[in-house]
Amino acid sequence: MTRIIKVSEIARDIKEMKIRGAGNIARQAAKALIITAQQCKSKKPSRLMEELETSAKLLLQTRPTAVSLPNSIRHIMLSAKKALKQKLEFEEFRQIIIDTANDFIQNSAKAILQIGKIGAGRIEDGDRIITHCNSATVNAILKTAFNQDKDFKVVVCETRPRYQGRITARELSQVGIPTTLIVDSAAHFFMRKIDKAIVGADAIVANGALVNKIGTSMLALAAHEARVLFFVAAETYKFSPETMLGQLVKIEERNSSEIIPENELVRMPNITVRNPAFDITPPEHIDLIITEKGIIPPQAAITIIREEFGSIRTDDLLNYKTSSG
Ligand code: RUB
Repeated sequence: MTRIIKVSEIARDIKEMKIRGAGNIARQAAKALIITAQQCKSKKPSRLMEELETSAKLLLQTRPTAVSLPNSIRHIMLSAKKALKQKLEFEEFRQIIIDTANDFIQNSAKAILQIGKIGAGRIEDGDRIITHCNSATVNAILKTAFNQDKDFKVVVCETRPRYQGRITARELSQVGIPTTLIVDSAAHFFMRKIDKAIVGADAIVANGALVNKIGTSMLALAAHEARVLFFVAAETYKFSPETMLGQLVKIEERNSSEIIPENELVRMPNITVRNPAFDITPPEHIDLIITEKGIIPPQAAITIIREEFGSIRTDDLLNYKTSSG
């Protein structure tokens, strides 16, 4: 018998990082809204709408930084709101929600494949590439290039404190890509032997800056100094429409125990531990952003935001945004 998954379990898994990576978080949030629609016991569209609002609120409180999360939820909720106004039969209303969420999930998977193809075109024989954290989008580029018989090597930063770099190193080496794992602080040491840096994105803001795993901005700085090309792989649903309104992307700060065990910390009185999970890389340190719609310079981020999100009303933008739970 298949176990019934609850929305609260998905929300908990996102918070605890069992579900992680900006794209995956967005897809799982869409799945949670499908579950809400499927499990609704009432036969009234207005009741289902209330349940969707409750699920959306819960999901938006899980992690604050990945903008793909509010973008996914808002897309589905606005389609539900529009359908509610049409006074449809319950089943028809429910199906619209399920179809919209499934479309989001499928389009997300297609976008990653497309970025894989476009990005692979930028990888050349002999390239030495460095990456940080674990991005399904970056890995799609690297795996596609490898399947095209391109001969390149990858250096992976381990990505303290959660070591997502180990996941990347494992995934790449499993398919046969020559992979070297290094500590984050060795990135500068290796940079003169690197041709390209490629990282993923939790958010791209209106001025073209990148929000990604802590350490990304230091990597970009080292790449800039060494004149190494710095690429970002980002689906368009990672661009932040809220930043057009002057809103800032909230940087998640996680528990100190990820850095130092509590029993050790108590033996070190008067020490403050800070654990921001993401940082901001300025557009001046980014050469290009690879999206499923093509390659853009960071300065063109605003154009993508206008194209993708320009028709959304301000209160809808502000209504569906992340908050710390
Ligand atoms: C993951 C991270 C990834 C982006 C992009 O952080 O910073 O680089 O989310 O990933 P965390 P993807 O592990 O804290 O979620 O390309 O898979 O969406």
